[in-house]
Amino acid sequence: MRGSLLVPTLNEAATIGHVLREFRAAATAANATLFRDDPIEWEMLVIDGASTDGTAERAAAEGARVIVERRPGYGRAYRTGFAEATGEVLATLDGDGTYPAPEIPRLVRTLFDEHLDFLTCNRLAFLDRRAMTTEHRIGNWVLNTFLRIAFARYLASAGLRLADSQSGMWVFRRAVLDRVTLTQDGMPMSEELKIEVILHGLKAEEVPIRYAERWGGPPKLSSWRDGRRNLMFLLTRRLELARQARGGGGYPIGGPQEPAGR
Ligand SMILES: Nc1nc2c(ncn2[C@@H]2O[C@H](COP(=O)(O)OP(=O)(O)OP(=O)(O)O)[C@@H](O)[C@H]2O)c(=O)[nH]1
Ligand SMILES: [Mg+2]
Repeated sequence: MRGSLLVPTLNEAATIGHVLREFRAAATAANATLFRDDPIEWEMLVIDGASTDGTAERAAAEGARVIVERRPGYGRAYRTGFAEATGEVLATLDGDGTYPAPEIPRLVRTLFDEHLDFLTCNRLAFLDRRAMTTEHRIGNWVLNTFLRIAFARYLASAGLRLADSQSGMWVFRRAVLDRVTLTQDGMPMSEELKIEVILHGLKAEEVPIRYAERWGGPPKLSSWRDGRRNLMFLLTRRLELARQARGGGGYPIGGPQEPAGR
């Protein structure tokens, strides 16, 4: 089986090597244990926004394939990366060392064993206060609360609580990408993907992870600017669904469908 690790980067030279090494070591170890019967051949894709600090060179030196995506945005980087990924199973995380890369093989095992389509990680489960600024925490709370209320009926039919709508660590089957429509170039792509998974009736779960303090390059996220954009996206998407329910336009969504490639 083939797997693709995708990491978007913008000036993460201080941490990208560590992230890729940790992932590779865990993936190699898991191929001798968790995946002994069907080892996963991983490719590592780093989608770099033309960093100026040597991120691309460091990633390439660790064996990653670097895709340069000059168009700005976290969502843009992922959408470009998804089109290039060749794995049947995909895993994502930031290049800043905040997410636990060594957990990925275990999460892939869970995805397969529980016959899931999509797995998203909850950073808030055992959050170390140093890992998120107060502004980030408030922003997350507002977005999570809004999403839980506005999308309550869709979450209920998916049987998902979704405590952390903004998490950037996901493990999922490639077939998910054939079902969902991603339109966002910025940070809202993270919540858009989860909402699309829910709206399309795909089988999803959220699992707790440990999330660490950013210890490398500068943050790219602005709590207020990105928070506002994320909230606007949720509101717009929800109004679109309401309009569709009344028989109006909006971009298409599927109802509950067959599982994605299980
Ligand atoms: N290619 C590309 N990558 C980006 C862009 N913006 C952010 N990234 C990367 O996407 C990942 C997520 O961005 P972060 O700045 O870590 O966002 P965050 O995790 O919400 O915020 P922090 O808590 O500050 O880490 C990181 O690996 C960034 O380097 C972009 O415009 N292009
Ligand atoms: Mg980050």
